[in-house]
Amino acid sequence: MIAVFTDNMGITVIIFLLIIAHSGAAPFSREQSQKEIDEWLLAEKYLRRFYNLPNGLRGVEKTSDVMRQKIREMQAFFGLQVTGNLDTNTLGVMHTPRCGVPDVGEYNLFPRNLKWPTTNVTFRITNYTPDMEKSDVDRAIHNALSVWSDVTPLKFKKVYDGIADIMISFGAKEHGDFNPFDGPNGLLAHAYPPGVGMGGDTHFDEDETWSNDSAGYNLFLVASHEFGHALGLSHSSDPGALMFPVYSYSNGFPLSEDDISGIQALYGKNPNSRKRKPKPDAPNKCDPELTFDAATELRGETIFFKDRFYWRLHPQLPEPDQTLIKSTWPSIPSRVNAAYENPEKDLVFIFSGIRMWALNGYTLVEGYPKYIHKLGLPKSIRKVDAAVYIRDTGKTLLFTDEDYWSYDESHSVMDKGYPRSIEDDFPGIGEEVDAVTYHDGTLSLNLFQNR
Ligand SMILES: [Ca+2]
Ligand SMILES: [Ca+2]
Ligand SMILES: [Ca+2]
Ligand SMILES: [Zn+2]
Ligand SMILES: [Zn+2]
Repeated sequence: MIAVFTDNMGITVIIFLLIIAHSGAAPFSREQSQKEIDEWLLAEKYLRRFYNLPNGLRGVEKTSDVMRQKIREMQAFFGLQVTGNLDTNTLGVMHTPRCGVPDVGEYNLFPRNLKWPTTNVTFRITNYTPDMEKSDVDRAIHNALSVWSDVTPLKFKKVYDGIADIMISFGAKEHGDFNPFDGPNGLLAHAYPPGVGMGGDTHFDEDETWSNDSAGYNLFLVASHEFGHALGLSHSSDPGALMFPVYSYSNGFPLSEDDISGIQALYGKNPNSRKRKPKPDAPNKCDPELTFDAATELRGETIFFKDRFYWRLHPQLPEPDQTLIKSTWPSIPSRVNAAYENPEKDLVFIFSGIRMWALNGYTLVEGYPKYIHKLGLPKSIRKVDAAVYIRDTGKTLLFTDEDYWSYDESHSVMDKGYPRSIEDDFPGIGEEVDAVTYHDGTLSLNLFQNR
């Protein structure tokens, strides 16, 4: 047992095997235990990087209370079920590409709530990624800074040489700040909070493929997030916030109310009237132009999702009943992309970004959210636009961009031969779909409205 207290990696591995054997895990094969060891090593690295797990844990300590406490902390931050175990959802999050800045504020070497002392902040782009046109990089950076100057009195001035407050650069692996990147995926970028020298500086991992659309990683979105740090914000645990640490592609104005109240707490509001609204106010249900984000049946009622709200339409209710999504399901983001009911299972599935939730009645089912990729969608799909269950066939159709997929509910597999083109199979639609409902053998598709 002396081996427990040695740092020798080979011996540490042996200790892990003993622990797994003693913890009553199912009879293990060599590969399974290697997989578990890899998972714990990944988790240790992740928690050390983002949750201030102390360095130098040795042997048996690695599966100890310290580690489990940090797993719980991380699960709570991401709105996962808090188990202290490395379950599938937890490992899923740990594998998701993200920002390199820690989630635990105290872990910063810098005091919290740092801000720039004036509203005039300079920036300089010191090098360019070969992934994009130079002008597209300039535009992405400019637009990402505008996201924040639109809602604050901040003004950004570009400089072309010398030292700027926010020095912007692309670099791979070790790139000059002893805070190395990690090759493709994983860490995407990081930024330092306001201050002299390195303060405010923003670095992008050149091992990523940067883009101005949904391919690879969208530079505008990642830069917008990083500039939040460069202006003094830390990570938000609100999955709808731009300052949520995990990357997810979206279009439109990226700030949520959480981001706006955070930045305005530091710098105040934009005195000019050109104010951007994060999410519109309660939609006017009489508006003939009104479209929905998602629609589903729920035990005989029809539920429509629009922005931060959902409406219940019940045959017995004269007026649709309007409620904030957050007030019924605090853990579901304020923007639902798709929803469908499987009445045989008495479950409603709700999609937002790359995650999905299950409801039994109005109650969230444990073990969710899950990643939409668990359904068999490729990782390149970042959201489901619409979903509908076809009772006659037992299939769920999932609409993503210009394609749709067929999910076999009874076998829990994606059908072969998909995706198929929406245009081909639903002639006349030809565009992205917003919400789908199914009534008496008729599918009704709403056109996607660009916001
Ligand atoms: Ca600086
Ligand atoms: Ca990376
Ligand atoms: Ca690159
Ligand atoms: Zn971040
Ligand atoms: Zn760096």
